This record gives sequence, C-alpha cells and structure tokens, in this order.
Amino acid sequence: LCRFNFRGYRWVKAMIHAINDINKRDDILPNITLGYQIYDTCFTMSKTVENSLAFLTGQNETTPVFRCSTGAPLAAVVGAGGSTLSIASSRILGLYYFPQVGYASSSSLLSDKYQFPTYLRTIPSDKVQSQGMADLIHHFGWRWVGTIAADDDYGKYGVKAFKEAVENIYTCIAFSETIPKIYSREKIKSVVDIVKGTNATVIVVYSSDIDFHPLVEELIISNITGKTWIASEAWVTSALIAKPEYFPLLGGAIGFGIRRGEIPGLWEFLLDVHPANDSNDMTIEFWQSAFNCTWPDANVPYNTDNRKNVTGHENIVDFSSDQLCTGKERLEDLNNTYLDISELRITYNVYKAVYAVAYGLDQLRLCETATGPFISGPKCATIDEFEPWQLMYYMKNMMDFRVLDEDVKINTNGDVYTPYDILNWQMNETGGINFVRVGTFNQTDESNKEFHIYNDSIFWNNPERSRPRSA
Ligand code: TCR
Repeated sequence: LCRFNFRGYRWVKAMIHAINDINKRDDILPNITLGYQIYDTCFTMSKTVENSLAFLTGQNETTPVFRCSTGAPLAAVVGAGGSTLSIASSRILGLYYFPQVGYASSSSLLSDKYQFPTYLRTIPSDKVQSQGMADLIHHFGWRWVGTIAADDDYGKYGVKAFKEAVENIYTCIAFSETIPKIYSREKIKSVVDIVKGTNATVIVVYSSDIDFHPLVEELIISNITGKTWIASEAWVTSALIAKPEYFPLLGGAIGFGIRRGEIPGLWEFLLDVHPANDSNDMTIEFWQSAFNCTWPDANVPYNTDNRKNVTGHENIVDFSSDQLCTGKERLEDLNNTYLDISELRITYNVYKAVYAVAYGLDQLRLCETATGPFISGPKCATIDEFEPWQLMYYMKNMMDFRVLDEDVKINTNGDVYTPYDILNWQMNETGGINFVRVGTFNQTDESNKEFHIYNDSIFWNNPERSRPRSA
C-alpha cells in the first residue's frame, strides 16, 4: 500500500526552500524570480512518464512548448526520486535535450551520456558506493557474502557494480537474490529460505526501504538473527526500516550514508505549512494524512493509492477519514519523518540540485555577446528567451559552484563525488536506534579513494559481540 510519503514531502519543501533562498539572493539571478511546478510520480513508472509529458507540453498539447503558462521558459526538471523513474523520464527529456538534475537516482546506468545526455545529479553513482562496500568486505576479510537487490535499476546495477568490485579480492558470492517489485509472499519466502540456509553471515542489500520492507517483515517472522547486513544508502537511515522491533534482525547493520548537510531556515520552513494558506492538492493531502482527517473544502478524493496493480486496474484505496480537519491541528504533535531533520542527506542533495539549475541559469545570464558560445546570432541566449539545449550547454560545461559551505563539482558525465559516512546501527539507552558513524569512504575521482574504519566503535549483533567470520 502506498500512503502519503512524508519523507518525500520534506524533499518537496526543501526544493521550494532552495528556490526561495535563491530568489532572495541578489548575487545569483538578480531581478529574476524562479518558479516551480511539482508533479507526483507516486513511485510508479506510468505516472512518471505521464508527468514528464504533461510538464513539457503544458498539459493538453502534444508537442512541447518549453514555456510556463506565464510565458517564462521552463528551465529544468529536478528529479525523479528512484533511478528507474529517472531513467524513464530522462529518455523523454533527453529527446528534447532538456536539462534534468537528480538528487537520489544513483544507478550507474545514468552516467551513460549517450543514453542520458541531459541528466546530471548531486548524488554519486553507485559505482562509488559499491567500491566502498567492497573495501569494507575486504577490510574485515569476509570470504562469502550474499546479495539481495530490489528488482530495479538501482538494486540490479548496484549489486552488479558490487560484484565487479569484489571480483579481484578474495570474496565469493554465496547467493544473489532479488526482491520482487510487485508484492509476492511466495517469492519473498523463497528469499527468506535462502537466507536461512546460507552459511554466509554477511549480506549486502541494495534496495529502497519501500521495496525492502516486506522482506524484513518476513525475516522477522522467521526469527533470523546473527547476520551482518550491509545497507545501501537508500535504507540505511530509513525510519521505515530502522525500527526497534527490527533490531534483533538488523541491529549492527553497517551501511553507507551520503554526506549530511545543515540547511539554514529549513526547520522554520517545514513548520510553515498549512492548507488554509496554501490550498494546493499536496498541502491538503499532507495535512489530511498527517492528522488523519478530511479537509473541509477538499473536492478531490485525496489520500488515494494511485498505483496501478498488475492487471492495470487503478488500485484506488481511499484513506480519507470521516473526521473533518479543524485547521488547528498542531504540527508539533506530529511524529513522523516529515519533521525529522536529524539526517539531512538526500534532502541536502535536493537543495543542491535546485542550486545547480540556478547556477546554470546564472551562467547563461552572464553570457557576453562578444565571447558567447553559440554560433548564430548574438552568440548568447537571454534569460527570458532560451532553448533547453542552450541552458544545457552551461549545465554540461561549468558546473562548479558553492552551496552553503560546500564546493559542488559536477563532471561531464553529470556525476559528483561526495564522501560517504559509514554508519552502524546501535541501540541507545531509550531503545531507539542510533546511526553511529564508524568510518568514511571518500572517492574523489575515478582512481583515488580513501577508506577509513574505526573498528572499536562497531556494534556486532551476535552473541560474541565480535566481528563475524563469513567462511
Ligand atoms: N538511489 C535510489 C533511490 C534512493 C532513495 C534514497 C529513495 C536512494 N536513496 C533515500 C528514498 C530515500 C539512492 C535509486 O533508485 O537510485
């Protein structure tokens, strides 16, 4: 079931916050106001493709207009979330040479500029993370590891890169399983049986939290313990997975987290949300889901699960409640990931992605006719009249900019190198889970990498409390 995604909504707010911050500055894009349109991919392929087309065409037309309804040019797409969805939209956007900046899609496939000429990102390719995982395995001398991948471009290519990275060290793959995209208890149980039967104590899981969750539930039912789980970045700090009741299974997990950032003013901006001030679908849906009530003026069935099931039938589940919202519900009482700003990793990438677009536009604005790059006419594009490929020219060539205290460099493959924290799941005094930083992995280009681990601070989830062997 697909309920309102509070973490995703935090990303949306971070995007708007970045736009507001940029609009307030007078050193980038002075006198120019950036706007935005937000589309919900609902974590599905069909919605993603549909929305990409709707965005480009301005809803009803069949040919792209590259203009907002105000006549201002559309600049770029920020997103989608998952790799499979970014790939789908990128194939369409790429046709028109339309810039796209991702913040979470990390599949190595997206580095291929023949296939995805206009895709850039603020998250490193999983090639980097997979290398880090291989270094970790090597460091602890584990001989046999199992792998589990989500059945998408993230899981499959992540595991593929991992296998390539361990190929030349003394490590073998004990098993390689995938988690189905469409829920199938049978398939999940067969993965559980394999985990039960294996001698490997170390298991790498490349998956989003949403896809991994049903398998976790099933592993808990089977009382599996004594494994060391190697977490990919998508689930390592996920509130859906990092729950105390899963600690017997997943405690001691070691995973890779994207560098964290602080975003000034974000907290206040997150609290500044109310359907009475901001009566768009998404705010209303947020409010209804957060407080389990129905907003009085809502004239669309909110809180629905729009995902199509296997047979293609619309799978609508109405979550709206009989209780009306009063508007006096208190955000402070909310206990969900929306207001959790303790681990701003992807959220920080979202902020950076918006900045990438702004800096690209700023470069375009600063073009001087005498030295401009374009052949015909005045050699420059103008900020209120440019073609997608003209902005793309700047986004491909000059992506080196500062965001808050960080220097962001996007290379010609559209990729960045940012350091990872190696995180270990430990239980705190109150029974919650802490993500303790036990190491770092920093790859700065294709050939330079640094791996550090602080062995003593790792919690191992086995009776001996010591580094397991995986013979
Ligand atoms: N790359 C995943 C999606 C993803 C994600 C996340 C989703 C990543 N990290 C955190 C939710 C939360 C990393 C992909 O599909 O490429």
